[in-house]
Amino acid sequence: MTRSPRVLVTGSLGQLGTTMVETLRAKFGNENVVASDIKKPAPEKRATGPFVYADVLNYRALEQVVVDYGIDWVVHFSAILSAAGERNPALALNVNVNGFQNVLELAKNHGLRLLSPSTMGAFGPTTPKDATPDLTIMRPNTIYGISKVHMELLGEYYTEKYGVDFRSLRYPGIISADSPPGGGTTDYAVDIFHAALKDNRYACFLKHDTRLPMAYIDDCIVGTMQLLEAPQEALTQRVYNVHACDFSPEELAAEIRRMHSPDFAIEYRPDFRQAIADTWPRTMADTAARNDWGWNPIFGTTDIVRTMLDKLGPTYASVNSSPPAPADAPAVIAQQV
Ligand code: AKB
Repeated sequence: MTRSPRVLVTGSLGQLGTTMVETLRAKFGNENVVASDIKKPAPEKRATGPFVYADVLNYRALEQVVVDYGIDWVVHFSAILSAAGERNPALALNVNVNGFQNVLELAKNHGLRLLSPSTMGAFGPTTPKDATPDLTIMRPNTIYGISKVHMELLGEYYTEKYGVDFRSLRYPGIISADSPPGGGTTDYAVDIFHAALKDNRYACFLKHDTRLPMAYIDDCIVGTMQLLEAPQEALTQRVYNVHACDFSPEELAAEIRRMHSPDFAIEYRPDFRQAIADTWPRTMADTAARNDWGWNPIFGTTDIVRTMLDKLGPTYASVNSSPPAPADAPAVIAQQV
């Protein structure tokens, strides 16, 4: 393609969509990246380029965006994550299965490249937990995992049968200071920083020794861009594991104590999310992603902790030094903690 591709991002106001839209716009130009969601964006998000209302459950509405804007590539972030999915399986099935089928049909009918992320949640209790390979037992027991295995297989089927350029990567937990996660089992690894800076204590919904694969958002976005832009001939498979680092809540808390406050207190109150985390890998093997399109994360656990504290620290320093709010006023960053 001699000109910049025109890219549609679904779920653009979520944790990943927010940063991905900024990155795509910096690379391809603001006007070439159409952000979409079913929520209303803050004025500053609307200011940087086109934003459209697009419900992934409505094929015709999506198609109109593709035609009106001359879309070439779709990055499909709309999904209900693991914990939210267990709370509302019918919604998760609808959004994750029917929403994906709509964008896949769109890709087939309009010759689009489609990147739709998968997750370590596509693995299940019978999957080998350490250095989990790309190809292994996949019998997840969450609705999120089931819908993502369906997505992977359907994407591969459309590639084989119709030549659709479908690409996917299995994300670990993603940690970001810029936009909050929503409804995942790995959300504790973001919440803990807000709680540490605000209250110097945190009640964790996973057990102390629950080791899970994680990545910092910058690595995640760089990797997603690499896969999105990789030449077709470089891809030896359609779905890739990506792993950056792994830690447990007690290891994360120890790093926060070391770098922020020796008094930081954590208590463990496992809830229904523990049963989800217990079925996921501890580490994933990602050699194919490294070899085929250059996956090369640079943030380890210590880098993530340092970066999160540096980025969020100033916000909480000003909140903590403000005069106390009246008892009935909402807390400034209440939704984050
Ligand atoms: C979740 O916890 O549901 C997500 C994921 C690992 O896909 N962060």
